Amino acid sequence: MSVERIFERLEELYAIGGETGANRPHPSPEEDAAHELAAGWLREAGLAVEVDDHGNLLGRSREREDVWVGSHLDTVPQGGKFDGALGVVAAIEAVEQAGCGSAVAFRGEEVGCIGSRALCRYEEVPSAFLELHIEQGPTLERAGVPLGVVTSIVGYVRGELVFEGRAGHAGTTPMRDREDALVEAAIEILRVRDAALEVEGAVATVGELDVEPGAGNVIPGRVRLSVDVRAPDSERLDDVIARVGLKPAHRAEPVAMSERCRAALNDEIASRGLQSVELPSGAGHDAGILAAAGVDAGMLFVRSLNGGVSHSPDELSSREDVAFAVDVLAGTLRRLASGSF
Ligand code: HGY
Ligand code: MN
Ligand code: MN
Repeated sequence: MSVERIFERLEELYAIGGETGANRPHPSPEEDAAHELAAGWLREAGLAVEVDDHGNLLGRSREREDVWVGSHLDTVPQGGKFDGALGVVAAIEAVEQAGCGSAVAFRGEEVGCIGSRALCRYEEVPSAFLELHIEQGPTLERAGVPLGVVTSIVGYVRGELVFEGRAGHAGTTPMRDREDALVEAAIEILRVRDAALEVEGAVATVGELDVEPGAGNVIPGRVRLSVDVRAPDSERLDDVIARVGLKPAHRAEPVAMSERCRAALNDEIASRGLQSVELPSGAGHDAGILAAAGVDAGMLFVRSLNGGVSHSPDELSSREDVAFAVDVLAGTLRRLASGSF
């Protein structure tokens, strides 16, 4: 395993979208270019490369190809260098180092896990799946440990709300006569925040706001806003959605990681004398989709630095922690493939 090669490859992927941060949305030529790059690395590793009907990229070794390791190559706008990309680049190293298994890059994780959902719906799924991912939160940094074994993945709901008002002249329309869609939307945004504050462990975010017609001297006639709600269990998810009045467009239930994968990860970490903690994931991941489809799925987190910031160019993990993580990933892959777990 070469941590230098891993960081060189992360830089190559990061450079694809140009601009600030990582910009490889799904679908886009930038996501395609990342898949092309990764396909070359899979061939270099001597793996049999294939692309399924949904654009997911797979590199199979000759032994226990049914045990998969991987993540995604698409990003949010102005994303970080590690989210998804680290899991794919590390998977290639781990499969090469372990001499078994398959490395996978799923499509469209950031827009609802498009590729892994399609795989589980239409294709032969793997017998087990491991995903290395940057934590995207402060827990490991605060605990002072390099690695985390994920216990469960939070449930989430995404949807949108539309407010219809009446466009009008900003100067001549008396305040009492206005139907200002953006004022109504602003009240709802505070209601979304308050609903999450009132439900223990829940979070909710309005990340997108479209104002029409969108001119400074026109009273907004129509506003569309996105809502992203997460909670540790389905009841609390339902509670926040009811308070907000959201009709879900996407929904993923909270899901547990497999005991088998957790045990294999924890044993591998202990065998190397490394420290780790077990923790839930507040972010959604492809591993959650595979787990929900009945695959033995496990996740290994590597410490996020900079206070755990993610979905930002400031996202960061250290070379030392990444090296630990890739060695643990390869060792756990071997354990699962050998049948000792
Ligand atoms: O939004 C998420 O939880 C993930 O980064 N797609
Ligand atoms: Mn991710
Ligand atoms: Mn992400």
